[in-house]
Amino acid sequence: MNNRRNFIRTAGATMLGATAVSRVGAASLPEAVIQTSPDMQPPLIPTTGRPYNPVVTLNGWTLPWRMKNGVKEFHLVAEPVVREIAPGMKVNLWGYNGQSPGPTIEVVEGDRIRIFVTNKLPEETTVHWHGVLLPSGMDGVSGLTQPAIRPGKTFVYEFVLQRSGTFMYHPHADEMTQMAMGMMGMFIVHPKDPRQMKVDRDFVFLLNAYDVDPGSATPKVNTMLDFNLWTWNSRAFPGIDPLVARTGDRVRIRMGNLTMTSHPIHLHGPHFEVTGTDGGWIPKTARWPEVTTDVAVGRMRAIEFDALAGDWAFHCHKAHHTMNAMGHDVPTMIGVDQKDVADKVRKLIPDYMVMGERGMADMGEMEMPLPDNTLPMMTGQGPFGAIGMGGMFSVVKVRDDVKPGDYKDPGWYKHPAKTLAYEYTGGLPNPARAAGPTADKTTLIVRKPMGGHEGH
Ligand SMILES: [Cu+2]
Repeated sequence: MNNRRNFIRTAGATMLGATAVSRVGAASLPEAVIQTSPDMQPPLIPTTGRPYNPVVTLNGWTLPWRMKNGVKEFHLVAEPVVREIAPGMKVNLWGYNGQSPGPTIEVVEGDRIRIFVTNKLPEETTVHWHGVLLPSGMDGVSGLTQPAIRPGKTFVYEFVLQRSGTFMYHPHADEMTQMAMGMMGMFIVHPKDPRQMKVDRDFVFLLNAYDVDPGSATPKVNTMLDFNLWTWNSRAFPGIDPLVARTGDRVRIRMGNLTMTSHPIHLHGPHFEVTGTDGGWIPKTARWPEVTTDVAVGRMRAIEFDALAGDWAFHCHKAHHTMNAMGHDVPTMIGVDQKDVADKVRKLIPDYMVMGERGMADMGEMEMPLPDNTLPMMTGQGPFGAIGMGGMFSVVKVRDDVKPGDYKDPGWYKHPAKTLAYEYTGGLPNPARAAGPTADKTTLIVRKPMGGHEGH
């Protein structure tokens, strides 16, 4: 993760593009800060406006603002971007201010904000402030509450934040295309009193998904469910930052789901509570402990837990969502002896290799040549070998010696003596098994229809 100085340098280096936008728009437009690094940027500590405890965006950043006569002004630029999904794969997306997802917008309950939205896309767009209480005419639904923002035009949204919580922003104009292309961002409204809901670390990210054919670079926007890249903030593991904390820290993770399916998000190790939903915070007396929370479509969830030392897997529990670019039309070959057929195929295709005979775990470390610009199905090395997950997966890394405000990867956990699973090296006597049926050549491996299914 970059330090703050790097962050400012990055922002400065790209100011040329921002200046060009200001000239096209009006002289009064606030600067449109651009960020192109996929690394997590440090929390943006507010130097103007009301104080708050900032969030950190997984593989992302927070949009700076300027104060003008007591109004907090932001400038979003909707534009085509290139996002590195993980090392080895770059995808053409649409986003805001250099990235997809766009920058996190952080504001405070009671703030009056003015957001300038400049459209540099080839088609019209709008911005809908998902979950935010505001006047109907600021809600950003093209045709219903406003005319669409045509290419080259800038619109202004202005409203007062009435309730704190975790929200999102995304277009409501040709939204099927624009969300499939990555147009989205998080919108965090902090409580007016910074002591309310205070935590030591506050992470945010969006659940999103793309369908990019291996070897190509632009998502298929008509895909409804069969995506092949399941991502957090348009990044797939091992391209996703770890969530670093110090032992005992109170940690919050806020998630928003803008995919077309739900994601049961599961944390190993510490139990958590859901403390925030779409409409704001849950009172203490109404919370219950969980290890998995289902984040349904269009929803936001905030979870909180007390950090325990270790490397804790954190992932979507839909198994396909912890895989990277790969078709799903692969037959299950577990237990099928492919040797004969492999020998025959190799006469025609010398490099042919059998797949999946012992499960798919071999795919994690295989070195089969991949098409250009795609990711292995599972990838990433841990301290004990290949990690059998990709996609919507990261690691919550908790250490005793992490300093406040330090988010850099501490490396792998060193397990204290006698706390690591180990190999049993004693004898393995054959277990006594009860007699049971065994399959032979005449065994039918199908269940016969038994009737009684009328009316299904
Ligand atoms: Cu999922």
